[in-house]
Amino acid sequence: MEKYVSDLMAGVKAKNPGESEFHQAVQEVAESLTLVLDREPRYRKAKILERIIEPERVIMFRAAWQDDKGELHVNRGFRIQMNSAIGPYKGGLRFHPSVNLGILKFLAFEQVFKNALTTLPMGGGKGGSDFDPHGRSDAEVMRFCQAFMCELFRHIGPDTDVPAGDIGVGAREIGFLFGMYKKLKDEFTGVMTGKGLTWGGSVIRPEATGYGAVYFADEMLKTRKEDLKGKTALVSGAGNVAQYTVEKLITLGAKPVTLSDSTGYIYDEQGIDRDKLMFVMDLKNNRRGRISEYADKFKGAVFTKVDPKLDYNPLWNHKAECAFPSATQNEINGKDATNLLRNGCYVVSEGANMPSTIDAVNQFLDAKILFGPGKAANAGGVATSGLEMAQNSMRIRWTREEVDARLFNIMKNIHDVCYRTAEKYGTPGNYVNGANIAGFTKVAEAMLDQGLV
Ligand code: NDP
Ligand code: 2IT
Repeated sequence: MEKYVSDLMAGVKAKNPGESEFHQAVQEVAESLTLVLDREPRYRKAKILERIIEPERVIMFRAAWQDDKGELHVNRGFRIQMNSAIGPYKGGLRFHPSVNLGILKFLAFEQVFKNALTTLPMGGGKGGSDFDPHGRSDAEVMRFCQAFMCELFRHIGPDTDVPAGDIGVGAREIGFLFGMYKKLKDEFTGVMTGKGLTWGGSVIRPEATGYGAVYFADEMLKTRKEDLKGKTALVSGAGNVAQYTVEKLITLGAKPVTLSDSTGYIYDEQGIDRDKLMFVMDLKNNRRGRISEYADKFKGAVFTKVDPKLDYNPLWNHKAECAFPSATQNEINGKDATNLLRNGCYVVSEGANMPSTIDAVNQFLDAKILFGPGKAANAGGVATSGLEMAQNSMRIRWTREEVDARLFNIMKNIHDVCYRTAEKYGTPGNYVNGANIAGFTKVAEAMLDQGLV
């Protein structure tokens, strides 16, 4: 590791102890950026990266609520306002028991570069809570969302900070959060994205992250004069991103064969078709059931329980040309990467944020496969959030065709800029360097223009 990176990382670790995911995200970016910092000493002199690493503001608060039995619960709420150089803070909210400061800081840090790549005027932020929505009634989820917003509303606004969904935060939660914000502020504004279609939401926003990750994979394949038709794909997760990844894969003639949740995964050799996907959507979005039910329902599909003590995930050990990790961070480790490569995988498009460990990423880069890092490949979600903000500001609604065309163009543009940037810095085909450098440069120029603030 270059001395600049090792010194920087020593400082980051000392100042942010125990935040391993944040350290990991910073290290990956810093390693790419040595290429640009060597060519552009003014960035190093102005300590741009050192400033980006320090959140502009971190808000931590109590969210106390009562369950249906009358029992009281105390959760912790967060909003990380990471960087506002190119626009209001923008990024999702995650509700999951694993949520802590380090995880949200890694997500907010990644979001800064991702949002810059979309070409839309959005800064980076992320928030959430260690609240676990699993097994909670709609009324309990509503009470929690209201408690959470009773503090968060002070810190957000359509020109300040615009939250959206992430793990555990979908249409239902966005509705409850928006309702409380509107009541407290007595204002109907575009303060959240992912809103319902009858109250300011944009068509295609629910689909956008999954569609975008597939468009990105297809663009990477085009550089080798190939496409997704007839290719087998492993998909993890069974939530928002996974569902619409599967849908777009089917549309483009690929064969998705897996889905997962925190209990295990299903493998369907015949392929997940539209009818089976409808079943999954009802199972996960309405009944909030377990993915194992898929194997009870469809002949030939196999459910495998995943033992968290195993040092690899058998989902990534099937024969397939493509992988779309769409569940959570670090779900592909070094062993999984070795298994994927051995089984002939040569396209990885990250729907999730940082789903591959540093070891896994290095194996993909060394093998020179088509590897689309999350901050590029999953940017379609936040890009379409940006389109929702634009429609809200203009008080108009675009059609499905219009939004989908814009999403497609944004993904193609992100692909091309990452590809060209990687080439320009002497690492052709390395989309990690391309994404990190292109995202950083845009934010860095804005920070230089705006002085030391
Ligand atoms: P959802 O809550 O809709 O779905 C998450 C899925 O991943 C569920 O199947 C869940 O299983 C599984 N999962 C979550 N955490 C874990 C875990 N620790 N171990 C095993 N499985 C887990 O979330 P999304 O689909 O919205 O998000 C998925 C990923 O995509 C995240 O990394 C998110 O940051 C990223 N992303 C999301 C965007 C969006 O627009 N929604 C945009 C860009 C990135 P279970 O239900 O059993 O917990
Ligand atoms: O990680 C992400 O980009 C998201 N969860 C979406 C953020 C957004 O503001 O739409």
